[in-house]
Amino acid sequence: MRIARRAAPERVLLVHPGIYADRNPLVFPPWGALMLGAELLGRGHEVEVLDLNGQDVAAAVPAALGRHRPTVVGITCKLGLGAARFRAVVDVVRRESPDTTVVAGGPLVSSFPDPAHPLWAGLDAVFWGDGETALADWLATDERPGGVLGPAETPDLDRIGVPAWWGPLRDYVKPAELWPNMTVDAMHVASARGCTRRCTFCYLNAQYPGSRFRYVSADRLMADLQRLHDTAGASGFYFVDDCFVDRPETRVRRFCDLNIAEGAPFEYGCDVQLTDLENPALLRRMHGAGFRALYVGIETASPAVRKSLGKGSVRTGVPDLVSRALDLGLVVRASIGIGWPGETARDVAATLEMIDRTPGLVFDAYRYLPLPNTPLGERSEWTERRAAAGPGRLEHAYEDYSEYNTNHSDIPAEQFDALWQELLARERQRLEMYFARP
Ligand code: B12
Ligand code: SF4
Repeated sequence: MRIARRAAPERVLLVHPGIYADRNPLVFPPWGALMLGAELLGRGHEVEVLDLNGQDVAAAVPAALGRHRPTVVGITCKLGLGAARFRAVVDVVRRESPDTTVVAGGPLVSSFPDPAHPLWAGLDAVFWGDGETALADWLATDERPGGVLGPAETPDLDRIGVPAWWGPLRDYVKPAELWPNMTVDAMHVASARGCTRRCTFCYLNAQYPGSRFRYVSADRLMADLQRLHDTAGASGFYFVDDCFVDRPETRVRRFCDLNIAEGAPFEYGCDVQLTDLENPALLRRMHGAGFRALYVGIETASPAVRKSLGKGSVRTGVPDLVSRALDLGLVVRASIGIGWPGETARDVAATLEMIDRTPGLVFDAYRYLPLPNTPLGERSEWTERRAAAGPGRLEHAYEDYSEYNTNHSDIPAEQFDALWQELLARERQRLEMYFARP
């Protein structure tokens, strides 16, 4: 008979390095760390979570090491300033506590999965994909392999749901006036992984190469949100999930029905796709269930560019789709970008014109950001850049990523800059509208 080894419990410190050095930290709970924490607690380990957004890493990490004396430190990593702060955390832990096991995971791993990349220096293992069962299983093995492990997927998201175990969660609940079109205190929550689509520029191509949309079931989600309401005091929930509406609409309909049956106790915001706005019956049901704010990836008005991005096509024009949603009592905010490979000045003009014809549309403007290991990112930037830098290595990975949000179109620089300014001016004016109260 094979007897499973029961590993000694570890004292695990999960660190979210944060993406801001000096700004309001408590806007997005560190859900990745909280999900891992729920699984580890369930397996008998002690767990502490440290969210360093807005804090000085050099001071906060030694203090936390002194307080918790962890045997394992697990660090979340993602692009941008977050990558530099991640490296700073690794270096401080290694210096202050050289015998501690140090591991990392998060979306940055899928962007730079080469184990020899300097980003991973000093780590005992690096986890690609979902971390819950991957880390807990790794801690339970006698020989813990090093390098980059995965990509992994947590088989059943209902196992953890949306956990409420972390006391400081109540600090992430923000007053109603900070939320679009909501009348209650609310917080950001995470309830799914992946997406029903695979746009060519999207990080999901690398983060979850094998899978599509997975989610916490409607019944479990409803119960967990009720628990978050009871423990943290939130009556509104804005989902940070990349996708909320499943293709067969099984979960979204059940979730709406559960809310409607309970008298719509909460208010919600979530991401949807432009194609979802073509479904007024669904939008009506979502509004009845408490949905108030939708976020849509429009990206561009040009059908040719949309096609190259894999965004799918819509039969109804954006102005009609948006005004229909507004008429139903929903607000719509979108992401709109320029600088796409192959984009022409005429394409950008079409995007600006679409914005002008959609006065109710609020949007975030950005310039295309080519992500490593995505089909479009590789084609437009990284295959060449990696070849120049050596296998799998990208020398600028630690830096603020904003310098890569730039012009990858064929539009000459001066003309592009002028178009970018036009887009920014419209963005400013619309965002003011979004948070204005009636
Ligand atoms: C909320 C959010 C933000 C918030 C900030 C959140 C915060 N407090 O840091 C805001 C809106 C401010 C933001 C900003 C940016 N973001 Co952001 N953001 C997200 C979002 C939507 C949700 C994060 C989340 O909570 N996920 C839910 C949890 C459960 O998933 P998770 O964190 O990935 O954790 C799982 C695994 O990754 C892993 N894991 C995580 N940590 C660890 C640790 C260990 C030890 C282990 C083993 C495993 C592990 O296990 C977890 C559970 O399975 C994600 C997209 C997404 N859906 O994840 C993008 C995302 C993380 N952001 C991203 C980016 C690029 C940015 C920006 C750089 C954008 C930009 N160009 O400016 C900026 C950062 C600027 C900066 N200064 O650094 C990318 C990262 C891509 C990458 N390859 O690293 C993502 C994936 C989205 C995308 N479009 O590509 N972001
Ligand atoms: S719809 Fe959004 S989250 Fe889904 S694949 Fe496209 S860009 Fe990514």
